[in-house]
Amino acid sequence: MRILILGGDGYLGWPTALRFSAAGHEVAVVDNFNRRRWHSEHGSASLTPIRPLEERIEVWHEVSGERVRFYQGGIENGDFLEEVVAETRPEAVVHYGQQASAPYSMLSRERAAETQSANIIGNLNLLFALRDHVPDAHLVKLGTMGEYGQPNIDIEEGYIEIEHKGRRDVLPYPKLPGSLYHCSKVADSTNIHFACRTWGLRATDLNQGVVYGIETEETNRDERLITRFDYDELFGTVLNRFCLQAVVGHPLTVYGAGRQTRSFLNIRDTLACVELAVANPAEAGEFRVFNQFTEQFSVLELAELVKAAAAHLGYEVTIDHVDNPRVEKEEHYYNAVNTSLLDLGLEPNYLGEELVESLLGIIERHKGNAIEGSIDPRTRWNPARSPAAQA
Ligand code: USQ
Repeated sequence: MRILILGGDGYLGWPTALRFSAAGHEVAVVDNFNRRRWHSEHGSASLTPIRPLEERIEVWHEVSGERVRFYQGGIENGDFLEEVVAETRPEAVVHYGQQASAPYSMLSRERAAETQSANIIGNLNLLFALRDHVPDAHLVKLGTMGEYGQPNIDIEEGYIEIEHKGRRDVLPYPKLPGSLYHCSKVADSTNIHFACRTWGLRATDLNQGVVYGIETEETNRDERLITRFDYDELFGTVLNRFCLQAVVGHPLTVYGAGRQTRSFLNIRDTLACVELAVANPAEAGEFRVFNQFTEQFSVLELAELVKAAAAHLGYEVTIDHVDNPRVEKEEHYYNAVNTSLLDLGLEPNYLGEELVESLLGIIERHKGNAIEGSIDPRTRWNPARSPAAQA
């Protein structure tokens, strides 16, 4: 298939490109290197020494004999994206090309506006490019479990049957996004759903949980193919952060009581899920939603798991309950459905001490690159509220 990957220089976009290329698909990637730029603006960087994209593409060619095409540009530029889509005529588009950090979106008015315009306008440009050039292409959009928030009822996959005053309907599941980044994803879902109903596009929204891990089958083929690994307060996700903290001797930064529960998955399972979605496209006019995660954990459970795994490797780890910089529920019901991808054949890589130990081992090799000053949380969801009042 001809597959276009937006955000092909990213943590997930790069390994995804290699996975499809290794499977013999014709892969093109788009990126504007914003993630690299945001890091240099904030004095942080990937722990793993990622090579420039052009170099990684050359290495991949050396290793596999396959060619990945690269288009440099931002998808907020509708003319640029339209040209890329018209030229590549993708049968599937995997869309990771967004500002994906919740804390970054809460830094300031400017960063919130940047997040929402990059994400919402970029996605809108994509919908028009698909409508006008490849209306039969399958859009696989990386959404987020964070669109749903933490409601006091079970979370369904995208839709819920509601009975109201004696009438019934199946409607989009209610949304309670937890940051202005998550709000942008809700807007994207609404726009994609509209485009499917109105223009007959076909789309799958992969509402993904929090991803952890570094290695994938393809990036392991040469050390120069390694993907980025973020651990800083803005771009690092919680389990990756805890693992890095354990290795560099920083207390694990559990926000608040740590009983907030989220859904999680291994980076290898992200690739498997995207592959499954591409191989089993949505129908024309269908806006399909899959919840993409394999397990649920509270933040404190993760900290305890990392502490135990690290102890086997000789690290002494302490767990800190820092004032929660976010406005979020720390005690709540959480039960989300995730059967669609399992039904399509997903075989999860479950989290356990062994897996954490192997992650700690990879981090150990690169720990000399860690920038300790970028670890502690500084971005508050509501600067006007004192930490005590927030709790
Ligand atoms: N947390 C800590 N300590 C830390 C970092 C985070 O306790 O040092 C807590 C947070 O308060 C939160 C939870 O861990 O309750 C998850 O935080 P996170 O930073 O790992 O993940 P989040 O901000 O939710 O965003 C990440 C990705 C985003 C994706 C989302 C999936 O950055 O792109 O959409 O995970 S989900 O969480 O399901 O919305």
